[in-house]
Parts: sequence; structure tokens; C-alpha cells
Amino acid sequence: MKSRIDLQHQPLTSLSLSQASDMFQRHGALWLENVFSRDMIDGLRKSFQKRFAALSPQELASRDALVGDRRYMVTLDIKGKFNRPEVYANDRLMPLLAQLLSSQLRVASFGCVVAMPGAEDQPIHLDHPPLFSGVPGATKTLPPWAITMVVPLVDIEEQTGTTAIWEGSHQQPDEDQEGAEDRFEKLQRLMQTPDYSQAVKPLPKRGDAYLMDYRVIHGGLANRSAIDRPILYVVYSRPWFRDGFNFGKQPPVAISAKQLKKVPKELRALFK
Ligand SMILES: O=C(O)CCC(=O)C(=O)O
Repeated sequence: MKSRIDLQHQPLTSLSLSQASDMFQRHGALWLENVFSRDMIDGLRKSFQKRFAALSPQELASRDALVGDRRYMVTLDIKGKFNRPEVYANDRLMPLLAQLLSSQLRVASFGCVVAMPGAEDQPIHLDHPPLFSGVPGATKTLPPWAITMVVPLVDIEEQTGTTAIWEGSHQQPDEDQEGAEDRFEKLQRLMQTPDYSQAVKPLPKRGDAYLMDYRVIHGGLANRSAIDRPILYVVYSRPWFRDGFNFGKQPPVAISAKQLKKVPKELRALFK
């Protein structure tokens, strides 16, 4: 992956913050190593597995949770181990997210995607249709308006499958750029005939995260391992954005009034 930063020995200072922000804006994705403690990730995984096991097939169907072969997206109640600032407002990431989405950013959705053993490649897709479809130049000039933070709850290996990402596909290429192809034509081509030769396939470990611009072309890869492969996602957005596209049957964010009181006052605006 062209855009990758290890945060273990290098917290984002103002210089590296602007480098990280430039990198993300150029490639539409960024792999950040060593953001979270592994113990915390292991705790989240246990808690997720318990909650997921309690969901019946009928409940999953009523949530319209299937997002691919043996792959489910479930909104998670923000409570227990998930109701911690380290999870939803991590100190190492918030300065970068605020730089990219403004200090008014909010959590647009919060949950997990789990690929079960044997899950096939997910259809290659965009998470949201373009905001200004048909407006010339909009996909070239608009800054990011929503960003998915993906936090794998297991070590990602080739066997478990990762998310294939087409770096740079969040923006329309300049016409004179080598190999320039309209991004929607590219998406259609990839949807019809999946070809991963131009995709990057990060292999993050527990504690890492990767960010994806909401406009970037991507798709989850097959899980050829014997274990579930859950990834936590938190989508951060500019304050005006509401995701009506992905959440017809389950809420994008689930946090009760009681749980919201446990969120430090200065962070509550994230859940407005
Ligand atoms: O499973 C993955 O790696 C990605 C899932 C995804 O992109 C989605 O459900 O929109």
C-alpha cells in the first residue's frame, strides 16, 4: 500500500499530521499501524463474538445485514467495551480526522462487518453514490466528506482475506494522466469482471487501522480461513452528512441516552 504510517514511535506531530493528511487525500486510503492496544482489540473481539452469536438468522434478515456471501454488517450498540473514547475518539487519530473532516466531525455509523469462514469475495463497490452526480468536476475537487475507519479484530492474513482497495479511485483522474479511466467506468468494469491486479491488499495486525475515503472503490476478499473475520468500522463524517443509503433497516448508530451520559461531555457532539 502506498500510504502507510507506523504510529508506535511516531505520534502525529504537526509535520507528520499534514503528511498523513496529504497522503490520505492523494490515495483515498491510509494504513495506520499500532493505533490501539492489542489487549483492547482482543476484548472488543470477545465482546463482538458474544453479541453476534446472540443474533438469530431471522434477526440478521430483519436487519438486512447480509452484505455479501456469508458476510454480515451489524450496527453495534455502543456500550460496554465499545463505549470508550479510545475506540470512537482515539487520541492518535482524532487530530487527523478533524483535519480532514473539520472539527465538527461526527460519527455517521458504527458497527462490525464479519466475513464467516468460506465467505467468497464481496462484490466490488462504492459505499455511497456520488453526492453531486453529473456535476462536472465535483469528484475531482470535493474534499472528503466521510471516512471509514476500519479496525480489524483479528490479525489479517491472506487466508482471512482483507479489503481490496483501489487507491486513488476516490477522485476522477486528470484526462492527461497515464492510464486515466473514468472512475465510474472503472467501477462498472470491476463489478462485471473482478480484477484485483491494480488493488492494494493491506494485511493489518491487531492494533492497526485503515482509513478509506467513502468514495474509494473497494471490496472485501474471501475468507479462506477457519475463523470468523470481524472488522469494526466507524464512519466519521462532516456534520451535515446522513447515510440513508446503507441503513434502511438498522440504525447507523445505536447509543442509548444512558450510554451517551457515559461519553465525556466534550465528545458527545460526535453522536449528535
Ligand atoms: O469485509 C470487508 O473487508 C469490507 C466490507 C465492506 O466494504 C462493506 O461491507 O461495505
